[in-house]
Amino acid sequence: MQNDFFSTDEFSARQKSGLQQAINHAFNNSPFYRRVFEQAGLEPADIKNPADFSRVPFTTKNDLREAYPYGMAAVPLDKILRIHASSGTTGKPIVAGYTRSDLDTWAIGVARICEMAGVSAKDIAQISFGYGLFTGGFGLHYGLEQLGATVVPFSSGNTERQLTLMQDFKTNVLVSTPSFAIYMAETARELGYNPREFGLRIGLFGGEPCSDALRKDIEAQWGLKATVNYGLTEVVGPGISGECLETAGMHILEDLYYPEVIDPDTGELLPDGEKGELVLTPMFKEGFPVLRYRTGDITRLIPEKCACGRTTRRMDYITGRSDDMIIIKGVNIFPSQVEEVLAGFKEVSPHYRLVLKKEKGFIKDLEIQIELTEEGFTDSYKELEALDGRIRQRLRSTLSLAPKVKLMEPKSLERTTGKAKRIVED
Ligand code: DLL
Repeated sequence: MQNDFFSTDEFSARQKSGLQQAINHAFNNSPFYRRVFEQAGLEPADIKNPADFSRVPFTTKNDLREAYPYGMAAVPLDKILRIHASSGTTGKPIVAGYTRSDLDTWAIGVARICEMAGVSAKDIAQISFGYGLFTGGFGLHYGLEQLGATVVPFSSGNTERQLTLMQDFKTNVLVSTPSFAIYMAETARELGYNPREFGLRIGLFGGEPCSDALRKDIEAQWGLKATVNYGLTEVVGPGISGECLETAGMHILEDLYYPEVIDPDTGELLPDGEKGELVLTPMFKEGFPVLRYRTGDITRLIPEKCACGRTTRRMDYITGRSDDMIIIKGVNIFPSQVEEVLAGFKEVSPHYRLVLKKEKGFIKDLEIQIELTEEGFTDSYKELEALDGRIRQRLRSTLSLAPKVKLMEPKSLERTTGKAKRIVED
C-alpha cells in the first residue's frame, strides 16, 4: 500500500506530527503519563521533533502490570470496544483496550502486513491462532477481512479437523505460529497425507521466533512461501512489522509505529544497524496509549533499502530478550509466574527448573522440575500423584499452557552459589 513507499521526507513529516499527537494525547488524557511528564519535568512543548523524543521516559512491562487493569486508559471506558491481554511477569496479565479508531488502525495495519507477504483478496486464509485474549486470532482476522481475503476462523487446537477443513475449503494461506505449522505438517504425514498436496501458497507466521532451519523445514514440508510477522499486545498486537516476499527482515509500519533501538543496560539510543532492545511508540493509539515502550526484544534496524522498493525500514529477526521471558507454542511465560504458583504449595521447596525441550531451534515442550521439601516428600504414590495433579492444574490456569511436571526428591536439584539457573535446555 502507498504508505509503505513514502519518501524519507514524507516519513519525517508524518513521524513529527504523529509523535506530537501521541505526546499531547497521553499528557492530556492519561493520568499515568501526566505523572510521568511531571516527574521528568517535561511538557509536551519541550518535544519539538523526533530528536527531542528521547527525553520522554521509557514505559516498561512493570508500569503496565502496576496499572492493572485499567490504569493505562486515556479515554472513558465506554469508548473501549475491545480488551486483549497477555501474560505479565506475575499472576496479573497486561491489559490493552481499543477504541473504534484503534481497531480500525489495527485492521488496516495488519492488512498491509498481509499484502506485503503476498496475500490478496483472492486468497482463503485459515487462522490457527487462538481467538481470545491473545491478540493473534482477532488481529489477523480483521486485517485479512480488511484486505478482502476469505477468512476461516478456526482458532487453535483440533489439528485433525483443521487439516480436513483445510483440504475441503481449499485454504491456501496458513496463519499460525511457526511451531504449530510444523506440528500440523507432522500430523498430516502421520495421518497419511502429503502436506505438499494441500495447496498452501503462503504462510503468515508470528507470535514467536522462527529460526532459519524451522522456516526451511516448514517450506519444504508444505511447499509454501513462509513469511514472518511481528507484534506485541502492549503496542497493538500483530501488525507492527512483517516480511515482504524478499524475506530479508520485517518492514515496520513506520507511519504508525515509531521504532527506536537502545542499549538495554544504559538506555542509550543506538544508531541503525546496531543491535539492542526495540522500543516502540504507537503514534495514533487512543485507548491505552504507550510512549517509548521497552519491548524486551533484541534486534536491529536494517539501514539498507529493501530490494522490494518499499521505503519503510526493516527490523531484523528477534535474536533474544532483554528479560527472562520464554515463548512456548506462542504463549509467553516468565519464570516468576511459575515461582508464584509454587509458593502456594507448602510441599515444595523454592528450588525448581524450567527444562526447555528444543527441536529445530524452537521450544517444543516445557518440563518443570520441582523439588519437594522433606515434609512434602512421601512414599505414598497416591499422595504424590494428587499433589502433582494440583500443581499442574494451578500452573495450567496461570500460564495458559499445560507444562509437564516432574516432582523431584528433596535436595536433588543442583545448587549454585551465584544466580540460580532456572532455565535449562534439554
Ligand atoms: O504474539 C502478537 C502476535 C500475534 C504477533 C500473532 C504476530 C502474530 P504477545 O502475546 O503480546 O503478542 O507477545 C509478544 O512475542 O514481544 C516477541 O517477544 C514475541 N514475538 C511476536 N512475534 C514474533 C516474531 C503477540 N515474529 C512477544 N519473532 C514479542 C520473534 C516474536 N518473536
